[in-house]
Amino acid sequence: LLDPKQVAARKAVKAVKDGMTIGIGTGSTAAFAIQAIGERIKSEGLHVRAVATSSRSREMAAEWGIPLIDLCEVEALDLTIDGADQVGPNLSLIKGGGGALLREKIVAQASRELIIICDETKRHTPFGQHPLPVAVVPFGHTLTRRRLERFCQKVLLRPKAPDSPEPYLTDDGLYIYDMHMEAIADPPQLEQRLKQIVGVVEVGLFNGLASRVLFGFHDGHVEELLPDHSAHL
Ligand code: A5P
Repeated sequence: LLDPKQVAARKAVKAVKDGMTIGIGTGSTAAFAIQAIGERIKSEGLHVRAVATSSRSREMAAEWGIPLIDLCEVEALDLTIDGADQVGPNLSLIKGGGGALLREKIVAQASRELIIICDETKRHTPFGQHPLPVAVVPFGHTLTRRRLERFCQKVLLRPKAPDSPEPYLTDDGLYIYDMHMEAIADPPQLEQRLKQIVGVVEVGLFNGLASRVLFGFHDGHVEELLPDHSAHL
């Protein structure tokens, strides 16, 4: 039996072409993509330059011999491969379970193509069942939290570790509030409304950014979803 995350990652990495500048995501599925890119560099002499979406992914990419650049060195990226926490209607995504949503969104927006890789568990309904991560400036964050609570009652400051009294800090020194929405009816509208709150830096809702989503399966097959809902096997 194959790992569905690895199946999706290997399929996505086939889209990486010689000479490309790529973005690499964060999380356990993106880690399989980093490995597969590293293997292609070794076996085929593939030339790529990569921007990482987190310090964790940057370290891992360096270990796999992937040449890294700063995003400021380029105008755009050819392709980004990243995971997601939940996939919804018209390829709206919830991201940030790994805390990297801000850099992931900057990299996604800079990319001509964004391939999302995951297993089937990311497809469950209703959309919004996975807590929605929101990156918040530490200054006055409890007041920002109260504004987030106008959208849902359960808004939890993410701790550094499960029982730690210390808050989790992102690579950019931000806190993360996880919003337990249960369901999100209109993802673009919610993203827009949350971003109007001054202390909110970024929202883990990715609307209109994914070019396609690849779901891997244990038997090795991959199902592809495109933004217009048309699924083909
Ligand atoms: C990281 O901040 C997230 O957006 C990840 O893409 C997400 O958490 C997926 O992680 P897994 O691949 O480990 O499920």
